[in-house]
Amino acid sequence: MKLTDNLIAAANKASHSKHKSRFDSLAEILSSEGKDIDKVLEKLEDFQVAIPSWALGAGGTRFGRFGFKGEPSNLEQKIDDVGMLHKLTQTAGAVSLHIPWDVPQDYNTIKELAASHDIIFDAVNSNTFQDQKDSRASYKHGSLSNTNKTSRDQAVAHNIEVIKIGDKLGSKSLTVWLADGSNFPGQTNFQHALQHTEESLKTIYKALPEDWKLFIEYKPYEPNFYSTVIQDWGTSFMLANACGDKAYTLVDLGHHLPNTNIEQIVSTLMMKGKLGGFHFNDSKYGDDDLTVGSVKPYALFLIFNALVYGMENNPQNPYPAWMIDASHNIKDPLEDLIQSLEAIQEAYAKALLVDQTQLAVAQEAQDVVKCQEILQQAYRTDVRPLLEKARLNQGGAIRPIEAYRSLSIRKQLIKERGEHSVASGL
Ligand code: AOS
Ligand code: ZN
Ligand code: ZN
Repeated sequence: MKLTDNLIAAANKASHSKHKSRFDSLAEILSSEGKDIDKVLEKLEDFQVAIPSWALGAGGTRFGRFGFKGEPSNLEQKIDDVGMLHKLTQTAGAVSLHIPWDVPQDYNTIKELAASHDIIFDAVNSNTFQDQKDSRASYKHGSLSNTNKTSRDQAVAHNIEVIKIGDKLGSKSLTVWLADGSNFPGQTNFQHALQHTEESLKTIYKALPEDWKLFIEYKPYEPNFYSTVIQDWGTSFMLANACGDKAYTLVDLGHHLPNTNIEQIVSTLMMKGKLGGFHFNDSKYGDDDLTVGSVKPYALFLIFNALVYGMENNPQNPYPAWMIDASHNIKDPLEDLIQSLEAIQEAYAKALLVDQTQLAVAQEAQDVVKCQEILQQAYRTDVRPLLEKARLNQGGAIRPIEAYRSLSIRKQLIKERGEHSVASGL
């Protein structure tokens, strides 16, 4: 199923006049406050988030997985789904492939398909957290950090292979997330594990094409519950520095212990020019992979405030690669992704409305109350009409969830793919 402009226009009909009056009144208020609405709209339109190829089917936990009818069962169908999301939201202009779950069979066909949906290939993701059927060595006791050289070499070779696959598609970055760690005290020598990891990463780094970046993800626990080799941003930052200029830290919102000040981590990394990638999700307890903004929307806004500040004031930091990293156990994955995209844009729009000049004055004057008022003034603004306008300007749906439902997209997908199709992934 491919969404046409006519279908989108039909879906927009019902909400058009409501949108117009809501947008006009917000525009009047924001203009009277001296806000440049066109600039905000332009930034929202430019903001594109990659959809990971593993997020389009139902996710699961180790206790079970409840499949979702009409799931994409091959890479072509996954790209079609991202195309659908992009058409509706105009925010999902990239896909992030997972290797080996989504190795293209025919590169030209896949590239043409993605281009037909206006989608580019963002970071490619390696997988050294599972043993593959034909693998010589096991990752049971780690990959890049393993005490066994054969396992380390295999993991390094896999990452280099992933770079080659990504290169054929036009990707420009590799994301490495390591599950390596230990479950019991005394199980590993921390120093050896870190040394091995650093050496392995340096070897992978050497294989990067000139215009590529390496993103190093960190995570405090899971799947290991006593220690993780790259447990925090400091370790990732240290490894990125050891590799070189093309290596960066990747922040995943779910990879922090409760109450960690993520906005401060973002600020520090951007000041040092080392925030390369960003994974969006939300959580209550740990790496829950919940819909973005569903639990802690104010925290997300504060993080975006730090990101906006960094994007405006830190030319030493490259433009980060954005990706949603969530899995969906009970919702329709496409509806869940639409909700995440909306929450991301909402937090971004609010952060763009923060009066940075006034905030700097209030901070200098040590006026704590004023500082909070400035942030909350932006946060309390209902920016949804701006999001609607940004989508409409680019041919998207005013209200993507409503359009998705009124166009009976899931019903169509079930008709095309059947009730029992299964997507590879988490
Ligand atoms: C795992 O917890 C990480 O968030 C990864 O970024 C990702 O989910 C994994 O690499 C999927 O392949
Ligand atoms: Zn992640
Ligand atoms: Zn994660």
